[in-house]
Amino acid sequence: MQLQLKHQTLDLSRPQIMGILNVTPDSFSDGGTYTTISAAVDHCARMLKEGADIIDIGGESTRPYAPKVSPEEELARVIPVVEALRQRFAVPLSLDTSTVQVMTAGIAAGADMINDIRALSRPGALEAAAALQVPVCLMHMQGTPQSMQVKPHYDNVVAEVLAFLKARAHACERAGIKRENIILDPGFGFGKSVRDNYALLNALPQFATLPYALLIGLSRKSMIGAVIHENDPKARVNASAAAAMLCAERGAHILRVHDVKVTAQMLAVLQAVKEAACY
Ligand code: PT1
Repeated sequence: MQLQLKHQTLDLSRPQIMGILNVTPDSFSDGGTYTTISAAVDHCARMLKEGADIIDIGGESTRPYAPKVSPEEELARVIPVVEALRQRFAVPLSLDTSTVQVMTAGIAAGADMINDIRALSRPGALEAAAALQVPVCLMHMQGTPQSMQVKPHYDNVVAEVLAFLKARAHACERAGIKRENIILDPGFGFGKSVRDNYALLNALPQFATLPYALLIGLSRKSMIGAVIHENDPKARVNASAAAAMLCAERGAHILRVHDVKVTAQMLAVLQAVKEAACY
């Protein structure tokens, strides 16, 4: 399996590491300043050195209860960073956005793909993504970031998430997005109980057998904190790596992570095991 980016292809025969680059300053006025941009460039350089294959740039915080961001604010945060990274690095850049203006301006500024936690559900997003002809990641969420953790409920979480993602993938194909360029994501932590999240993790092989690439993001999330009794996200690094390893082993193609180095090390172990299976 491989992704067709504008200027390169991304081989998915081994799990790829997507490094997280948040550009979500506390104040709007901080977007596009020298401090924001140089911090983003430094962070990107570090993740590349540690083994990142893709950089995911996000200007909207989507963790539970995060406040909403206006399109203007999101544009001011994201576009200068995309431009600065594109000037300096050849690595594929992903836009973590649901906003049509950010998709269009971000791809024009040199980004390579779209990662939408709202699965291209905003008016015009599906059509815009299809016209841009870039890979898209479609994620499942129940509710909105503001409400999703209030009372998540499913009769059968695995069946419902699978059905949603298949339907969105088919809608994308009908809109003209090539199957090779569709990535699915069960959306760990997005309107799911701890039990729901682990049921999805366990069932990943069912997602991995669909004819689409599979991305997972669970780095430092509450589902990790809940089982190791750790409230500080920064203290969830080791357990996050272990969970990402299980996802890679269950067929995930792209791992979206904060901690690139430990993820690369653990993938090296997985690769050694896979090679041993060929002897
Ligand atoms: C994700 C993801 C994302 N996660 C994709 N994009 C976030 N494709 C942002 C918590 O429970 O999984 N896939 N973009 C971050 N969102 C969250 C959600 C962060 C839940 C934290 C939690 O702690």
